[in-house]
Amino acid sequence: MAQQKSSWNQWKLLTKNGRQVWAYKPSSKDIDAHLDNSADFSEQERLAFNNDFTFDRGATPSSADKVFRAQAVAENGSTYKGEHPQSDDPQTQAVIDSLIKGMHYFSQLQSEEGHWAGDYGGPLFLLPGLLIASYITETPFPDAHREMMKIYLFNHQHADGGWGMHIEGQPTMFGTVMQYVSLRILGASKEDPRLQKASQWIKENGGATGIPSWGKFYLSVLNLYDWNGFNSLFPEMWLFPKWLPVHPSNYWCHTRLVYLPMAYCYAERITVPENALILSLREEIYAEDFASIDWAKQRDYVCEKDCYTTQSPILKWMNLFTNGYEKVRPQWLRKKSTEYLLKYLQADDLQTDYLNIGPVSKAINSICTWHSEGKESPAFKKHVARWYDYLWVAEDGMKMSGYNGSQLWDVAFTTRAMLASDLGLLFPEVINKSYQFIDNMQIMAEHESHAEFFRHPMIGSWPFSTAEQGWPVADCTAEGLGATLAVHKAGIFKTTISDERIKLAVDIILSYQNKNGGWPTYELSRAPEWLEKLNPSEVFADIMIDYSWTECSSACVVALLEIKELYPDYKDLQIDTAIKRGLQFIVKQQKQDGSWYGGWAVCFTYATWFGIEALVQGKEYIDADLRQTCLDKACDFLLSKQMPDGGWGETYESCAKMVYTQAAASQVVNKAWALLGLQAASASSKDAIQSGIDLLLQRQLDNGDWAQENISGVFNYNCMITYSSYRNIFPIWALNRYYQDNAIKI
Ligand code: LAN
Repeated sequence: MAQQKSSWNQWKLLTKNGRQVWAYKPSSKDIDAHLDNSADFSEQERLAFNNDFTFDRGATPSSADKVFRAQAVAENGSTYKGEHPQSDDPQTQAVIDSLIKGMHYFSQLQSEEGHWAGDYGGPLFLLPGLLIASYITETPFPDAHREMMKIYLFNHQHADGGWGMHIEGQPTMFGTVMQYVSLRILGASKEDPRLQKASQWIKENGGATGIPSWGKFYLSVLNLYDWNGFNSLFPEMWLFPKWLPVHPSNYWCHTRLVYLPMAYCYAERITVPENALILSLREEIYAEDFASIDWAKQRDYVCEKDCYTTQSPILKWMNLFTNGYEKVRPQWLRKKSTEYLLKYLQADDLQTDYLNIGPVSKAINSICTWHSEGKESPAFKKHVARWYDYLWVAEDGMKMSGYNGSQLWDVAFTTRAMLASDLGLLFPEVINKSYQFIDNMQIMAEHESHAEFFRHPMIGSWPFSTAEQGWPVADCTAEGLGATLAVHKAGIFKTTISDERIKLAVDIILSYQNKNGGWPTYELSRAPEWLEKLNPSEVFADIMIDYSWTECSSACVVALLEIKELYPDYKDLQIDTAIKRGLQFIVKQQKQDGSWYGGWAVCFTYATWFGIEALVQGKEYIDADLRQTCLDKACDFLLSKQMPDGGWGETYESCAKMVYTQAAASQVVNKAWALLGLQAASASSKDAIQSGIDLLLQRQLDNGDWAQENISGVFNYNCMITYSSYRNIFPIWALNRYYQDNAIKI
């Protein structure tokens, strides 16, 4: 078990109804009292931090969430009563022992309000955004936080001096310049050999002029780049009629809500005044003299190491027009646009209680609010209070999370994993608390400005993180509903989620089905796919509209199938049709080799499990031969990827390259997904399943945990994100399924 180190203990995770905030030496458990906790910080403490948060990214860049886990295990008692079923069959017994150990360990990490907190870091371009917001608004983080951030950033530096866009990625200009500038903002000296190496990396790779557009944006705000070297964000576009596909209301909500505050900053040309740090940085990150740079020529220049998507000819034409327009823009129209942008971003602040839809909007909305309402305004203060919801402490330092957490998602999966056999019932308090959390997280109200700002209906939905964050997700609704139904089906728990609320969730799922039969993430696909040609990000793919995904579609189909079982009369025909169309979509997504590509986790093993699950459970809604062929192909695919040790393992490159990429060693999480798929499909190769299960048992640690291995989550093909609970949830689920199917009970 991870040994707690002395300064780890000074950091405490405070939670309140899913909200998660790390406080340094808190005197109470009251979150609000510790939002800007500037506890005194001595040189001795600084040294202790640097001693205790050493981290070797060479072993694996994914931290194992040791700080949180050691604390939770030490502080949370266990409610497990010690009941331990016996079997005559040694193999079954080994599975029972492992499951009980695994569930017992994991249950100790559950918060009082029922969720599993955890590390949701991974991307390296998020913390810099927040630090830039804190710098420009002159709202520094407390010293203890700053030191921890510095430690994190240095811990993830590569030997060649650079940083990737995410913790596992190879160095890029975006990653390196953003971390470099962040460290300087945090007070690191340019004489520090690690920064000298980084500066050299930047210069040798062409300098910061080659940073991708999101980096160009942040540098412009910092007065380290000229707004003239940034392609226009054409703020007037927001005044277009909504029926035009290019109107931003048709974009994927994350893209919409990142470009919204960016457009405001661009329109206002928000820029920090020159000062000694800025002047010095201009020398540290450019290969040439800052004053001599021809900015207009840099607009489309992106360092080779960063390019993931390329500019389409239409985007080039559009930029030509919008950059030209910038020179003749009528002031009255610009004013009208910025007023609209502000009104919209303020609405998102209110709809999300200042959490915003995600980490990028969080930082940029803070800048806009500071600029428009002032540092002393209540709105800006509310923004600052929410910065802390996005910070996470692990053994590699303090990072910014990719969201305000993955609360609902992890609880829903855990509940389903535990209830996959009746062994989960040995932990009734855990299930009760999870259920209560799920109950609390269902979104039951819409904000007044909901429809005005293009929001999809959400009453009855579940979010990915918390209800107060207020963004419903199609598959999170499906998983929330699935977990609810699993608890109801068990029949022994006190249930509080009414039939009406279940039906509201079903209505939401139905409302999310796209024309192509699949399900998207947050909103329907609102514009044609050609809109992708206008993707200006250079580093992310498929961000312009909300697409249908295999995983989201499978989750929704499976939830609807469960509804058919428990509420056979509810919207009977409509649900039948939805399921059939959903299955057709899933079949179409299957690749020639039998696999499915996963858009939200690594990668083919993940989505192939989802694909199989829908086909298996949707038996009555699809042609039997077709179904069998698809399932056989899927199993063949999985079997063909089994490694000599009996496991499965993919690297993040599967996601970016869209080709199955075998990891050097098999990975527990991939193994679990492959096993879940093979078991669901009742694959004929029992030996393969057996060897996979044996390996899961072997890899379990003495305390019931599994080791953290490669990063498991992804978004937009090219950026990875940590799901620290997956190493527990999915092995438990796969083993539980095995027990359910094979147990030889006494
Ligand atoms: C997430 C996290 C959860 C994820 C699943 C529910 C797993 C998925 O099935 C649907 C998509 C969703 C909701 C998702 C979408 C993209 C998110 C919000 C994230 C990966 C978490 C962070 C990411 C967000 C876009 C990060 C900010 C970066 C930008 C490019 C804006």
